[in-house]
Amino acid sequence: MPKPRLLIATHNQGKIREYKHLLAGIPFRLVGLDEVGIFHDVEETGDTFSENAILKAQAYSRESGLLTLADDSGLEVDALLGEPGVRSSRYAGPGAGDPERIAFLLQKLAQAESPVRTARFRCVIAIAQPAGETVTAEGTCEGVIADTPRGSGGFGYDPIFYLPDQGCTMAELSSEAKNQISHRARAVHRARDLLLAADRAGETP
Ligand code: ITT
Repeated sequence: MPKPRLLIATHNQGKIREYKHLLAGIPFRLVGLDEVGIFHDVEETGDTFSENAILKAQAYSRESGLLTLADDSGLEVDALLGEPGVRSSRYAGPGAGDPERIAFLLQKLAQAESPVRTARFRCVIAIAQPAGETVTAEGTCEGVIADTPRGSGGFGYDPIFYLPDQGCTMAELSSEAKNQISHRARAVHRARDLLLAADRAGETP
């Protein structure tokens, strides 16, 4: 019997790479948005990671008719009162890439009143059934903002996210090592049971 499909609803190639590793062995065939002909973005109008993850999962699930996993994630920097948070991908304005966002954040942090450099990545996964319920799972990963970017692995803010326990930035870890400890890995760990329950419910086309 063919495996049911699970839509990994993101346009971020870094996230797609990680989900392919993190969900290896799951009883679903993972498909991307382009494979189901969805090329537009869902607007993220929520104030929390959870609201935005649910918004994305439900919209893409309705449109595709598939069981859908979406994540909203980002970096919370304590000295910036939790910024960039839900605005992590839009922080340095439209058209900016990862290096510009990193430079913008380091500049903001240099101007901050507090010298504290602690931060965390947060990831909320939402899993939506086309005509059913939506469930969420969350994971975080604590670290410190480095003075300068280091490493070429991962994506986004990884080059400035220093992990004291590992003695390197997230971008200096192998993808296997990042996938052991990341906020996304922790959220997936919790989401796995929810996906298996959705499979047992047999509601996927
Ligand atoms: P989709 O909405 O299509 O999934 P996106 O990149 O816009 O793609 P988000 O709105 O969730 O996704 O924004 C997440 C941003 O947070 C992302 O663009 C990175 O800048 C940052 N981010 C999230 N997870 C990260 C990680 O594992 N490592 C580094 N930066 C990360």
